[in-house]
Amino acid sequence: MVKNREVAEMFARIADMLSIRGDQVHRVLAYRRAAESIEALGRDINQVYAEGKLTDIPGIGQTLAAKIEEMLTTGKLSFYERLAEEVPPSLVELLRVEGLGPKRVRQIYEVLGVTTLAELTAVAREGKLRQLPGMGAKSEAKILAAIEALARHGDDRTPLGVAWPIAQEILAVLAKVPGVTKTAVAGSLRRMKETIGDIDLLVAATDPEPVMERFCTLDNVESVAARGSTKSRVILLNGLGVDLRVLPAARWGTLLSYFTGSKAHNVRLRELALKRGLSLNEHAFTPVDGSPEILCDTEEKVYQTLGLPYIPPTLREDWGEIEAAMAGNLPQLVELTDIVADLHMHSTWSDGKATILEMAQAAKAEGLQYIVITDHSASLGIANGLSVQRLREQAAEVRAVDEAMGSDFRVLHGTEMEIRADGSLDYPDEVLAELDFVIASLHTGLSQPREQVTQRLLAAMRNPHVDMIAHPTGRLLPDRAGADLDMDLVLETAVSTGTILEINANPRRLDLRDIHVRRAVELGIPLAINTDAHHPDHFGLRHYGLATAQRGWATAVQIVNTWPLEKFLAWLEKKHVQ
Ligand code: DGT
Ligand code: CA
Ligand code: CA
Ligand code: ZN
Repeated sequence: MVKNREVAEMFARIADMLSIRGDQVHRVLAYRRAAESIEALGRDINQVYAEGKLTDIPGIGQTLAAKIEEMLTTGKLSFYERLAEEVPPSLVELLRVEGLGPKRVRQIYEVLGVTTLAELTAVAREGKLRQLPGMGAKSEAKILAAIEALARHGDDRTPLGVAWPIAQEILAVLAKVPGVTKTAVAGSLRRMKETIGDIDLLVAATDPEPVMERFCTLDNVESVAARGSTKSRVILLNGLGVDLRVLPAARWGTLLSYFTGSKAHNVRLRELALKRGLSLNEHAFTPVDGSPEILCDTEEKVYQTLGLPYIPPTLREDWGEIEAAMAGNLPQLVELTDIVADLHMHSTWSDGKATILEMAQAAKAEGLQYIVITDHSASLGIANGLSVQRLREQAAEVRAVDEAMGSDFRVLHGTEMEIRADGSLDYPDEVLAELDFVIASLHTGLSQPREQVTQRLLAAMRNPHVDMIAHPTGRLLPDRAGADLDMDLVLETAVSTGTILEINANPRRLDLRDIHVRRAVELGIPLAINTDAHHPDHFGLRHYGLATAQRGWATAVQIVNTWPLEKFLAWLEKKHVQ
């Protein structure tokens, strides 16, 4: 049976091979987008095929559907085999070398006959690379260094939560350089993708030179991959690449928009511009009739020039946002200020680092109005899970803290209860009935077969005492994949049981992930953005969960922890009597 991942990898490889062959960017992007959407697909592609619904997958039209069909039914793809005769598939690995683009890879192949990374290393060491047109001893040395860096760091994408603070620190340093008027994060980091390939930064300054100098000499820079007057790229000690562009403030809007991407979104913007007789690039709009260029100092102006309302960065993936903007249907995205509660956190009663009182005070200081204390249950021994007796003792402390916090803040008592590996729950129903709020979670047995692990989760959702499922898949970014859940069934069951699904804001989790949030939003499933805080500092992670919610087009009405306490309690009461 051909798996989703294999189909996705095939399309991603074809995209790279087409780019090396020099095909149109549109064609390359179509394959790349298809690969992404199949990777994000929450169900078995064989099943989607069996239902005749391949073309319902975003980015899959008739042509790609036919190719998927061929792969699923024959295990092969003749298009790929023909392409492989022209472009050796092993060339794709050369694209992972920093500084090697598709054109250069093609040249290296055509002129030197190199098809693998090992051969590339050999020709570079022999000094043959420098003889190619446009190359020299310096660029040859850089490529050798990049191959070594690749061997050291791999090409793994970096989790959002790792890259974000680094980017903020760099921007804080650059903001202090004289003449700097604006700084911004761009690229996938501004779109808040769950993992990022490299950091993109933008600075507006009257004089770019001192900014570049400061950037290239930052303490955490390992090497300078490229240095120019307006663009530079450095590699940090942790292997992460950082691109910086410096520009005059008058052109800020077009460059920020270009550099934020995604590529697919940019391509759509350029098409819209052309329809209006304008050519759009990173510097400006240029009327094709030869009239003077139109500068945009803000992104709002870029969208306005295209006849569109402003599209927030978290939506810019060409996942339908252009169409929605044209139709005036962009979602009113949930904002940080909408969040008034956190329904999932731990205290020293289990594996948290602060007392219930300290957590409550920190939450209040963050501007929240109510919280639920949800320590682990008995069977999660490593996290010092609570026995029924300790849970009941804890109830008294929660009530006392609630009293102490005054009338404008509420502390509720809940649990993060284990769904055991055999599918049973850690506490009996009569104990659950005593709690204000019940979370059920999978922490163990995540590698069970799809059917089994899915059924465990569904059984928990069907228990009327269970109000929310925390971090549904249990994945940990970047490399622990989490349970192989049948997401269709999980979402369907959330609809029928009214169970809240969590968007866990911890950047190692971001679970539900964006694509599944999007489907949950379409199905009207109640959602919550929680930090799962184990320390008062963790309340500061809410913005990652918020961004994931936004990437799934979530509005505040559907996020239960934007509701005032009375509405939330009334909703819970109604759920419990059903
Ligand atoms: P990443 O770094 O892989 O997580 O993804 P991005 O989106 O940050 O991509 P990156 O760093 O290669 O480029 C930053 C932005 O610059 C990207 O989102 C859109 C724009 N850009 C880069 N290359 C191209 C291109 O060839 N065509 C277009 N239209 N835009 C591009
Ligand atoms: Ca990037
Ligand atoms: Ca970049
Ligand atoms: Zn937790």
